[in-house]
Amino acid sequence: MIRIAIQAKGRLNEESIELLRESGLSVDESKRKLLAKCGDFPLEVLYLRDDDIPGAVAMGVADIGIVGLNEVAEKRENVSVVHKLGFGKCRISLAIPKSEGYEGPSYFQGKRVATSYPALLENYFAENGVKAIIHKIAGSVEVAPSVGMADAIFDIVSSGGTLVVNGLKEVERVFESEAVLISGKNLDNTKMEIVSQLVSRFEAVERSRGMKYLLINLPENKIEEASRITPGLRSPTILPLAQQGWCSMHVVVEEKDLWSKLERLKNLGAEGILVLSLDKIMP
Ligand code: PRT
Ligand code: ZN
Repeated sequence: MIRIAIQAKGRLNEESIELLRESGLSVDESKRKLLAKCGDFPLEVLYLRDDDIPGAVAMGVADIGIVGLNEVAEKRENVSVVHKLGFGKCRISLAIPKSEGYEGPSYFQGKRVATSYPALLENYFAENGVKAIIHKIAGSVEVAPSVGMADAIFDIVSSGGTLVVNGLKEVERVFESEAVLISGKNLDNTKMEIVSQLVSRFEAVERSRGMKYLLINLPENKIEEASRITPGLRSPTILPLAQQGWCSMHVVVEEKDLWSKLERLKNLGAEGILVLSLDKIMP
């Protein structure tokens, strides 16, 4: 049995649960319970605040955890990043009032900067030879300049909308983050084996994201040309149709190319096109 810590509520909670669910690990208890068991897979889920996840994993209260890379980097706990999960993407940036001119990091010399990520910021200023005053605040960092608490902020940005609303502009992107799977450094072999099974399941889900399963009816003499348009994972599956001279081609395609490929296949004479969703792709 291993224990995974995930965020109890907040931006990473839903996608963490969704990833577990798509990996066949439906959490069978209500979110409000601190600990929940996962179907027939030997996994227990512990719900925590994101700030506490790196520490809980380092201490062995949980064996693994899903948390933002920003929290892992800020907390500097003794944990390993096992796998990047591709959701919760954001960056941690320096932002200043939009009316200010900006020519580089020396702008921050002697300035007061509000943040919830003092360790990351200290590191950045040290690397850039800047001596600034770092104000650690827990929340609503973006309002600090307008109420006179700080000259600038160092905070999470995703769309940038919050900065605009608060009359700020992003001047340095310091740290890129996304949700990651972390693990403690001293897991025994049995637990390591469970973690690697879990990562394989996550990878199968990730591979299927953005992919579609295509079924088309195609004149047999067009198979070669159609295979060049949609080569699939190894090659398309071709099945005969009852009608002579026709076949059914099955193939996996990336969703971003779907429409252009459909047009080209139709021009070749393809018809009866079905586009289906995919759940998992195992290598
Ligand atoms: O209660 P708990 O302590 O667990 O949660 P929390 O309030 O500390 O964190 P939460 O739920 O806000 O965020 C959890 C994690 O989600 C962060 O540590 C990041 O790794 C990730 N993440 C991804 C984000 C964002 N995107 C994001 N946009 N976290 C916060 N934001 C904030 C940002 O600070 C800004 O104020 O959302 C606001 C909107 O951003 P814009 O740029 O889209 O306007
Ligand atoms: Zn938090």
